[in-house]
Amino acid sequence: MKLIYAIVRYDNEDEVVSALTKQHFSITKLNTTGGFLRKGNTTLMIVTEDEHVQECIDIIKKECGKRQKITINMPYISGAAMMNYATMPTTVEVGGATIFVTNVEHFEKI
Ligand code: 2BA
Repeated sequence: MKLIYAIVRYDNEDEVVSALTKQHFSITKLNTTGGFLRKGNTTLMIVTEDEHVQECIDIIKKECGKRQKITINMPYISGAAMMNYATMPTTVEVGGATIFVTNVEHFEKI
């Protein structure tokens, strides 16, 4: 049994959750914030049997689309506002999803 963490963009959340639910995956949705951009994103926690992990990842891939490059200004360095950096453009990739798969040692519902 595995626990899949999928960090997705807010924009994709509804479609991913609907598609996964339709295929009978159980999901816990967490409102999270990326440490780098400090923007809200959504983390989905999905526990499933090993043989369903790939199906789950395929659905997430399909619904989240491709990664895109965006250019942003960097208002924060080490947690503090740095006015000198506010106009410095930085290019990052966003979109798609970031997925971690971990083993579940014990699963129980009481
Ligand atoms: P953020 O931390 O806000 O990162 C947004 C995007 O900024 C990242 O997209 C990446 O393209 C870039 N980025 C992140 N950290 C960076 C750094 N130290 N230097 C330069 N560029 C950096 P994604 O890789 O698609 O990540 C999207 C979100 O997924 C992240 O939002 C974070 O919430 C989560 N995430 C990604 N990798 C993670 C990891 N190894 N551990 C925990 N969370 C992660």
